[in-house]
Amino acid sequence: MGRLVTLGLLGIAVALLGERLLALRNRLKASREIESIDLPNCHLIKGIEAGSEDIDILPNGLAFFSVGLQFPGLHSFAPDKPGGILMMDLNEDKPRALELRISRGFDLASFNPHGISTFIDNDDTVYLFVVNHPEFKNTIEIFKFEEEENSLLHLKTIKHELLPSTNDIIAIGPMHFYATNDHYFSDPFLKYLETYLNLHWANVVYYSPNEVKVVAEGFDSANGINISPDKKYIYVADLLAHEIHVLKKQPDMNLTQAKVLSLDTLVDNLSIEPFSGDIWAGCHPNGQKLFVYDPSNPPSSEVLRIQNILSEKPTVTTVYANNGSVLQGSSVASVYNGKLLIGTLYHRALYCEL
Ligand SMILES: [Ca+2]
Ligand SMILES: [Ca+2]
Repeated sequence: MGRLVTLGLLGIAVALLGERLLALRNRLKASREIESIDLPNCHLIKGIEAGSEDIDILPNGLAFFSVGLQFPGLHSFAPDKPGGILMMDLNEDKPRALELRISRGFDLASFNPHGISTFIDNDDTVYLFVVNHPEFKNTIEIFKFEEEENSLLHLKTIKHELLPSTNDIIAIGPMHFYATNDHYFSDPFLKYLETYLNLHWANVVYYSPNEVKVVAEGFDSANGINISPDKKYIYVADLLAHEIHVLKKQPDMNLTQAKVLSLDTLVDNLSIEPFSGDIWAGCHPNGQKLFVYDPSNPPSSEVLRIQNILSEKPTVTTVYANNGSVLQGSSVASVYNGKLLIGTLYHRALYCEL
């Protein structure tokens, strides 16, 4: 009898694990294949060969690229090279990506930049906020951009227990931001377990020098974050839930759910087109190919444009899609004045004229 119970329990456990595994395959969209949608005027950007996970463009057309992200278990084409920040002036006829110098005293050897965000203060000072993973830990770096010198002056490193697994950031003041945690845990094994068990413990945190707090939670995997042009709404991509959340910013900086848009892809970083407020999303059609890298069957790329997200029926357009023959693992798409930049988790980056 006891043996039967044990066998029964074992059977249930195996069935549950099988169910979780199947659910994970669905969350990864492991069986999705895409048709390529080409754009006519695109070329790969020289000097970006090992990822440009995030891109942020200033209103004057200067684009920042965070390059060279590394993570345990994540493929890298340049495993021994530290990351960096590149800049491109989109007003030029043939813009090139140049690496920005970083002020002395900042540890360049362990620089491992992930999500980025720019902020322009009332006195026109430009700040660059960077999610950093030195030695796979989690910090936020705040830099001042010095345009004449093509350099970044490091101002501050922020570490906080509420920032255990940061992915992306949106700056809303010179020392104020919202950041996503793609996991609740920072330990790699617990992270894996958290994802596997589908706990939905990922969150969004508000940080200011006076107050740090969780302002939205319950995400499967909170990833890209950005703000509407009128500063009233925060958009959060939930990668493994295939969703974009629209959250209303409250006077106390808390966020309340306004709506959720479901999509058929793993949504990574979100960029906002100035004036129109359209959301441009860098997406992974198939997460399995992204996380288990096979050069003969590489991850694909997909760029979505979402118009009128607050309306009853937002328009979702696939602007670009590629099976990995040109661009693998698109994580961000940013536009400025008819130009589109597409970055990837660990592959190259594309410059397009729309
Ligand atoms: Ca960002
Ligand atoms: Ca991201």
